[in-house]
Amino acid sequence: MPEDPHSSETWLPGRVLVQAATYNERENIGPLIDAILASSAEVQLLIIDDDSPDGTGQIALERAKCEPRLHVLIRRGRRGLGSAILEGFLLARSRGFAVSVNMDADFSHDPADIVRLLAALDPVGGVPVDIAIGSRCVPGGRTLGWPLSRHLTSWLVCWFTRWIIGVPVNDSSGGFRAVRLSILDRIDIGRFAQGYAFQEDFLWRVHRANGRIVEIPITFSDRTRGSSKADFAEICRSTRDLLRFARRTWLGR
Ligand SMILES: Nc1nc2c(ncn2[C@@H]2O[C@H](COP(=O)(O)OP(=O)(O)O)[C@@H](O)[C@H]2O)c(=O)[nH]1
Ligand SMILES: [Mg+2]
Repeated sequence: MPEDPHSSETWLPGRVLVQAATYNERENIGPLIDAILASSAEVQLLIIDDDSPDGTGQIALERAKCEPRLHVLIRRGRRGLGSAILEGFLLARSRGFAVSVNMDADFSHDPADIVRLLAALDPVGGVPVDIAIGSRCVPGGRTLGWPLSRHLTSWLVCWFTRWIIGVPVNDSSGGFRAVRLSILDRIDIGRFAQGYAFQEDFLWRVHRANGRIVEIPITFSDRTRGSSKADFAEICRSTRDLLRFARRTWLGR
């Protein structure tokens, strides 16, 4: 099989790799790259694109030619937000990064919050944290611009994850997280949910491994450019995955 298109094999040494999975984010990708790289000189950025028909991956590849802190992988023949995030984690670890920050590519997550999430991983005088979640559901956190239907779906998913699957987190479905990659050595990384339910799946595994998880308030703003990929098919797939996690939690399989 031909290799996936990607940017240069030469990577600068670094500690923090921000990663954003993209699918048809043409209107967002340029400003997103600028904003993330400007958020901190410490971070590098990996764009994992699933061969977007609108050319998002190609735009990012062009930018990477003259930006050494930007890396791009265009995956061919596979799709899914969860599988993209997992591939990003493994790539980050293989390149020697200690921390990955995951975020959406539609500006729902504010790149300016990256430094707050990173600081939360290493609280001064406190115990190091494995995952710092950018949370909409703790005091100070909020969601702007969503219709009632999305508030309700999100509330239901978070309720289910907390009380049926048993993950003690308020915002389990958000995708803005700083993750200490050493946690990957303590969890089973096989057979993850491939789609959006990866977010709950990952927290479930980290919680079971006694990983430390904290929530930091963020403001989530609904996208103003491009469209959501959380379509009916994705909602059905995530619902099926969540029901499987409930079975795994209660029946052990
Ligand atoms: N690589 C990749 N990224 C995806 C896929 N589906 C969604 N995304 C990205 O995941 C992020 C969240 O998706 P979005 O459509 O904003 O979902 P919503 O915020 O729940 O409406 C965005 O950056 C999308 O471009 C996928 O199949 N592959
Ligand atoms: Mg979005």
